[in-house]
Amino acid sequence: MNMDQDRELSPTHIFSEYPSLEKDLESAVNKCKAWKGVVRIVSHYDADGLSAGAILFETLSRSNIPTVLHIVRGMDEKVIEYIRSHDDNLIIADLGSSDLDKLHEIGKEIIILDHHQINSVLQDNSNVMFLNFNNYGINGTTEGCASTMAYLFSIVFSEKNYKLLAGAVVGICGDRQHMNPEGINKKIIEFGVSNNIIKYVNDSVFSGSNIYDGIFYMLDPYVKSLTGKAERVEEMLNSLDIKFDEKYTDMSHMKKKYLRSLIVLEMLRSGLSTEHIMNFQRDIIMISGVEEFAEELADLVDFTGRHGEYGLATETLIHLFDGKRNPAVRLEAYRKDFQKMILEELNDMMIKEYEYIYVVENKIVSISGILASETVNYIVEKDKPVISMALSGDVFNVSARATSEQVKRGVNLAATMSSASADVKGSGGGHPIAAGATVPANMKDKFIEKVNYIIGEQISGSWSG
Ligand SMILES: [Mn+2]
Repeated sequence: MNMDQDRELSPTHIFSEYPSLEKDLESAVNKCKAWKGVVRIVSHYDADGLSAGAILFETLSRSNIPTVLHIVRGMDEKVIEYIRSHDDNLIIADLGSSDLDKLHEIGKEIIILDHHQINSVLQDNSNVMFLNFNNYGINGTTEGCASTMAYLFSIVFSEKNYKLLAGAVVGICGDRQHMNPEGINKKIIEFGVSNNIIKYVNDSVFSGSNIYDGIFYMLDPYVKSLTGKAERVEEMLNSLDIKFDEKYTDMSHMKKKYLRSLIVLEMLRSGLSTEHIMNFQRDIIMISGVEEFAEELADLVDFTGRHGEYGLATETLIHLFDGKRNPAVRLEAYRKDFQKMILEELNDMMIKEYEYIYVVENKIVSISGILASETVNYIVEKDKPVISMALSGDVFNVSARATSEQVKRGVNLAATMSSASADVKGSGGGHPIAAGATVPANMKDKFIEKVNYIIGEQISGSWSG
């Protein structure tokens, strides 16, 4: 074995271009190791947050540190109060970058591992140790997510944790950073491939336990003439002599190939772009051993999280660390219910067109983000961002989604949501391509007006923030 191979096998090699990140992670790990008593992890309920939480939970548990994992939907007043009222040491993952001032005020030692845009200021000499990729020349929207950071924390904690990489990859897929891995994500993925923790295969992902469901509930891509169209799906499968209950991954190579060709034809007929077609069949990350697609697992974890079944989501990830398959049956049932709900909402929802945005109103808060991204990618004709709003109590929960094309033209939804919501006494933030906000119910129209105005300014280049 030569020197290069030796280096390849050591996870610390991942940090070669990011020495200051490694140094700060070492400080964070040392702080954590010096803590006495229980460590409480507060993380976000999406696939990235859950994966980050599971990685951190596993890392600390392996070192016999008593650990509690607490999953939350956002850093609201209740969560701040939760943190304040527990006397434990705290790690916050996938959250916190908009609340540094509030967390500082609590006055206890906190480690934050995040990648969101930073919308608050960290005081000097703060008791908060703040690690956010955006502070290390790594783009938090495209090059590293919370699971990436949690994984880095785990291998600095102990190199023996290097196989937790499977969880990092699930989080990377969950936050849609997997398509053309760059920056620190790329380093991690290369490390995972060279150590056979993951591998790439050229294929398509169908979700669900059988191929009929896989096509009927297909949302990515959403094909107008096929998704949710029972007759058309039946016809297609019959023409290829494929049984409805066959599992896609168990089908013969030839059948898989013909089926994918028919779907591509349908996509062309529905007017989907070349980009969508290229995305349909491509190199996909598979987790070695369990032989499952990372994207598929991310989807399952995400659905489970949305149902508030955080224990099941975490269990799935911890099984994965042990090289075991997920408890599929229960997860699948959740997802099917969820997919049904999304299809129904997609069929029912009203789309309002404004000069620079589309607005959809839906009934179910937990699917706002999915509806907005389905709408912007597959439903609306013109090239404008989509804002999806769901009423919850006396506030609207807002999800905003753009395309990468729109972001290139100047759209920044993080800035838009943060600024427009602040103007109506709400709060918001996120990423340029995907962001969210909470807005008082009676401010809905004013908020939409603001968003429409800001996007217009961003596109024309005259918005100064
Ligand atoms: Mn995230």
